[in-house]
Amino acid sequence: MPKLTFPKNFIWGVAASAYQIEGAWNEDGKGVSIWDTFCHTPGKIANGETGDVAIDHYHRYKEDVALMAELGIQAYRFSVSWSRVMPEGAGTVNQKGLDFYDRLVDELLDHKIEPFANLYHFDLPQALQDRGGWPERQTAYAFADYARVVTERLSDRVHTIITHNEPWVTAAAGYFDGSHAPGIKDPLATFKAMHHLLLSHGLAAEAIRAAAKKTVKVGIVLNLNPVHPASDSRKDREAAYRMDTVLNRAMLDPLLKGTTPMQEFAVGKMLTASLIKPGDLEKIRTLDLLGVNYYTRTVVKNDPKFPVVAAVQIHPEGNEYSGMWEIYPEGLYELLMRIWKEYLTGPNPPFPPSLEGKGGAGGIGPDLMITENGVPVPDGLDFDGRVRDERRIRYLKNHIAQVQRAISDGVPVKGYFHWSLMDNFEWALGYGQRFGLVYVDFETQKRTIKDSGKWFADVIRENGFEL
Ligand code: IFM
Repeated sequence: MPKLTFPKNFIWGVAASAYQIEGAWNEDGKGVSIWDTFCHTPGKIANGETGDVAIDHYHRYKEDVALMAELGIQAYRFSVSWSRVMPEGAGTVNQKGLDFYDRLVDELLDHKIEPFANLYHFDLPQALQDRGGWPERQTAYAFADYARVVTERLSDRVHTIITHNEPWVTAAAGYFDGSHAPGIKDPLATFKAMHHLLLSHGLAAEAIRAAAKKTVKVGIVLNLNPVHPASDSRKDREAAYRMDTVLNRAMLDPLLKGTTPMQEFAVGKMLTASLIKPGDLEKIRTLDLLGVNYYTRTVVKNDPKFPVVAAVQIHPEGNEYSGMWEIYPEGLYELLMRIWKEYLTGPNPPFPPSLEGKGGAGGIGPDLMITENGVPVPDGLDFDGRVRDERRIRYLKNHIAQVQRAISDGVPVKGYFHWSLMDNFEWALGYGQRFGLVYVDFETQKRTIKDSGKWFADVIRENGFEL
């Protein structure tokens, strides 16, 4: 059997986010976030579930770090809850909230696990939403101040700070289709939120670099999907172009090219003049690490009745699906090749060096990593207490093989983070979708390493696997 191996310093990690695992929603001075409010609103979440307790990571973080160590995990991307650190989003700092992340970082380092701190993963302090949330420019400045506070406390030990996880989802699910907190459905607000999220990345990057005690890499994590037309017709190909512009280029172009494709849409054109202030795009284009979250591709056909993109997603028959998406491993290779060729090399203006004159990948641009990849599987404990999640193992083999293929073809991917370490709260879907390498009994909070966890541990030990 062919063995796939990875470069010597390749990083194998896992990822998680505050609201999905921590619980302790109102402990030790934490303020209310938009997800607390959303989950406490009847009808928003499957089965009325909430992250109030989640998987109680706030109290069990030592056990969870020990599990990571048992698997040989080398890096952990966690998110900081803004409302735990600044209960009102601005102004007063809650030292007890910061103390939690302090303890977590120390515990990780004691187990030789590199902490990657992510500042924002969907959970805006409610007080800031009450003042308009991400559609308001002021929220970007509040975020930069929060970034400063966290950096001052953690940057003596944390060397990578990620500003946002999936800002596209924050804007689209939060303000366009309303499936995420704060549950707003307003295309204008969505465009505004997208720009202010990106601006907040640039402002926070400045604040982080100014406050950092040691050199810190500043990153952002994007959800990206290759977009394919449902047919070869010109209309479907144009629909795919529009969808790709909204899904992928809306984030990639400003961050990596310093341009915006927003004018290609009537609503974006209308807004751009007042929304994007002189200097904004220059501020946004600053990055030491680009994280790619990959789960699926998007197949679309032309359909004028859909707002903004005039395209609708279809689910091709005969392909493999999980409980949430089509399973399409080749899309990961396609995406990595595209990012490398179209954004990180080629005719773009040189990336502004930010790490004391050194860019990331080969001095060309930011480091590139897979910061999330995984699959929901309806796992359960077998009679002998084992979780035989063969499907996840197959999914991981097929996807990690595509990362290796991209590396072999010259894309310097520096790491792979599995989503997620443990089963957890899957937003509007509640606890119904299990993504973990570790099974969690949500009643007793008992953790059990799944077969996929053992398989992943072998991959890390061998720095590769047999296909
Ligand atoms: O659970 C989410 C995570 O919060 C962001 N990326 C996708 C995951 C699976 O849906």
